[in-house]
Formats: sequence, structure tokens, C-alpha cells
Amino acid sequence: MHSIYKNQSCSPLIMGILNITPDSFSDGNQYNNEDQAYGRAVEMQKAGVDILDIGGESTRPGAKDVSIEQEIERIVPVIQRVKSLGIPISVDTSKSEVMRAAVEVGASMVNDVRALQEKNALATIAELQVPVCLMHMQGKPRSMQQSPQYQNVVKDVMEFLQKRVKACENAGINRSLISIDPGFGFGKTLEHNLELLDCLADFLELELPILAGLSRKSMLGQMTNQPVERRLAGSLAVAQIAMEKGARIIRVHDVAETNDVRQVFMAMKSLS
Ligand code: 9MG
Repeated sequence: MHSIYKNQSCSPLIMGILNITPDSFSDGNQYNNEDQAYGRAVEMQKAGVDILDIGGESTRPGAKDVSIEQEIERIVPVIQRVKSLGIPISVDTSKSEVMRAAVEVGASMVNDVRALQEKNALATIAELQVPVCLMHMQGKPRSMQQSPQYQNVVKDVMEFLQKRVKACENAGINRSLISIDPGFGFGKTLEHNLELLDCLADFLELELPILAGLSRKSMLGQMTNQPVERRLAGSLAVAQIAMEKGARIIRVHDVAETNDVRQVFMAMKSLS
């Protein structure tokens, strides 16, 4: 297992979301410049973040496409500025050119919601030899929530991830660099998401770190009837469940509060 996935106490890692997109679903326009992004990174560091996930493309349903140049322009200056904090940086992208540009200036991990299926992505990670998260998505962000369908959501997602892990290995990416993610909210109904969360521990069978991203997602709005800015309690509830089910990395907006959940989780774990 790569060192980015490890820490001494074996507590789950908190990945803090730093979206540098004008249309980001919960940050809005707030952090779309370097100073604000840096300020937010400092706040997350104080709150106990382990990895910063920096992205310049919104993947929420209906989001517009972003060019390679635009994505690089958004994230590279932020990575250059934030890397002085010494927090491991993950780049949230599917484009091989963006992966390369981000790693060149200091990112040490790639988070790909398209599981390295885009042009040259597999070869780029094989060359860069950096940790990578492979996420499952059915369809494309623009239309993925229109009519998601599965024979058996857990089995289908598991098979997809197994195939992508195999593709990585065949391309020369060592297993120790890979983490997997069922992709909550990416081409899934509420029922699909709940079933995946309930069965998250089944994914431990792949013997790879599991990343869970549930923070402020619409599945929480569907259950609680709360708008995105009032989904903290729901986000913490699902973060706790994901930790219990064995998730190694929890991707969140609210780092300080999730860190409290982690402390409680670890205190309880120390009893057993
Ligand atoms: C970028 N992004 C948005 N949601 C995500 C999730 O659930 N997992 C991962 N790995 N990335 C995500």
C-alpha cells in the first residue's frame, strides 16, 4: 500500500474538497481564485485534513465541459500556492494533460471519476507512477441521473472496478498505487446509493483502499429534504457509516466536523 493511503493509527483519512470551478455545486463562486483557495486550504489543514483534492472540472449532473487549457489554468496556480503547506495534494481530473501538469507542479495523487478510461490516462499514470483513485460512474455527468439502471448495483459496480484495476495492472500500474470508489451519486438512484453504502464492506474483498464521497450529495437532500447548505448532519451520518464499513478515505467539504466524527469512531474502535 502506498504511503499516501497509510497513517500510523490506521484511522480513516480525510480528503478535503477544494473545487476551483465557478459552478461548483456547493462552493459556488466562493473559492474560485488563488487567495481564497489558499485560505480554505489553510483552514482545512487546521481542521485536520490529510489530503486536499483540487479540481477544476465540475462533475455535478448537467455541468458544462471544460477545456484542457481552462482546467490547467484553474488548478495549476492553486497547487503551486497550496503545496507550501505540505499537505498531500490529489488532483481531481480525467484528462491526461491535466494529470501531468498537476503532478509536475506538486500533486501526488490523481482522483479520476472516469477511472482512467479517457484517452492516454492509463499510460500517463503508468508513466507518472502516482497513486490513483478509480471511481465508478454510469453514463456521463451531463445525463447520468436520467435513468440509472443495474442488474445488481453492488455486483455491477464491483465488476467494473475489478476490470479497471486489471486494466491498470496490465498497463504497468502497481496495485499498491490504486484505491477504489463506488461513486455515490454518479448514475445512481437513492436506492442504488443506499445499497452501495450498506454493502460498502463487500468492496474490501478487492483488498484495496476504499474512498467514499458522500458529502452534501443530493442523496442526502432526498432523504432529509434539506438544501445543499443544510446537509452537514446528513453528511456526518454517512461519513460515520462509511468509516464503520471500512472506508479508508472520506472525501468531504466539512473537514473539522468530519474530524470529530473520526475521533469518536477511533475512540470506539480502541475498545475492541
Ligand atoms: C470529484 N468527485 C465528486 N464526487 C466524488 C466521489 O464521490 N468520489 C470521488 N473519488 N471523486 C468525486
